[in-house]
Amino acid sequence: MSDRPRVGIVGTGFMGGVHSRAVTAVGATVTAILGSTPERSAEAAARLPGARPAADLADLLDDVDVVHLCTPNHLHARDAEQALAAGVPVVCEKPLATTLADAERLTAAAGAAALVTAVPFVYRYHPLVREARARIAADPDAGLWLLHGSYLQDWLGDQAAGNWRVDPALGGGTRAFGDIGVHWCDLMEYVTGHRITRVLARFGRAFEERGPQGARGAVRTEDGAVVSFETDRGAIGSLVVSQASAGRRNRLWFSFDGPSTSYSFDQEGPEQLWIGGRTANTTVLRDPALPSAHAERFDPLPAGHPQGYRTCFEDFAVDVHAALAGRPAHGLPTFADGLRAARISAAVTASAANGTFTEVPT
Ligand code: SOE
Repeated sequence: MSDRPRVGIVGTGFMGGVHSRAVTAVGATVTAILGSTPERSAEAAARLPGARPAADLADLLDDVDVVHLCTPNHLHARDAEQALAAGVPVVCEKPLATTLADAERLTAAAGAAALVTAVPFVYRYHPLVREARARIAADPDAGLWLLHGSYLQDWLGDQAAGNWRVDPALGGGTRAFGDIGVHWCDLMEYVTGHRITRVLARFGRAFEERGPQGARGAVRTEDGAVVSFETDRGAIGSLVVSQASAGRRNRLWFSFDGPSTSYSFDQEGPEQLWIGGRTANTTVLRDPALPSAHAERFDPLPAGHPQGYRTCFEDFAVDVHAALAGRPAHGLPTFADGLRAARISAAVTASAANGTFTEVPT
């Protein structure tokens, strides 16, 4: 398949726009786009040279090399299944599905069809995340025993704010953890190589009701979560997740600590990696000269020219296109990683309900 695939985009909201921009920036063409109404499909297609509005998913799938699903969570399984059955590789926004059973079925179907799949756990593509991973892998004596951090946002800090994610029928049974806690867990497992084996979780809410004054409804999903966990290498950890923490816009932060070296990264300041030592601390600055920067694969900006979220998506798209062309794509998160996230989400949700440690199948 060419390195300039024909891309179909399903979903015309924020993420549909992010995906369209990323694939276009790295040489692909969005040839078809499907929104929730014909008007939205037409409006989005008009903004994308070479794109046509699709009548439905079958029509979109007819002439694309890969489809990106950027729709509300409850539609992912249905549309991914149809695309796989049509022999079309799938990039599906997280969560892969709103139930573990659907995630398992989709992953099996993708394997049976031998199709390229991906789930945009894009924070893996911050160069200094890769640098942390490379340094930890090169330091077998790192002895990481404490893995902790948080992922805090405040876009749901307004009680009047609504969003389809709040409704479990559309977003799934877990909202804050299922939406962003999974990013943190994916990143921790990707960077450290540890696997979470069991979790103890508590869910919490900033508001018991949401919506405009006089038309509020009961909230049945969590605004935040506190999760303790253990790993297969004997580490312990904690994660705090929130979508109603004032002042935190998209602050994914981790610290992976050993007795002689600790590694800390803040997604809102991705140009530096903090490395703690017993006699001195080091701040590593993003630089294409770093061996972990994969400069030969990606097109990094020089040091001092900050890269960010969009570049992560572009480099993710580079790897999707490499995989479509049959070339290696180290670190590309696939449906198997989406299934991993679904397993962790299911255990966290069960633990939050029953108040006990809950196993996570590795
Ligand atoms: C909303 O919480 C959101 O857009 C998530 O859905 C994304 O996965 C995350 O990267 C940013 O915040």
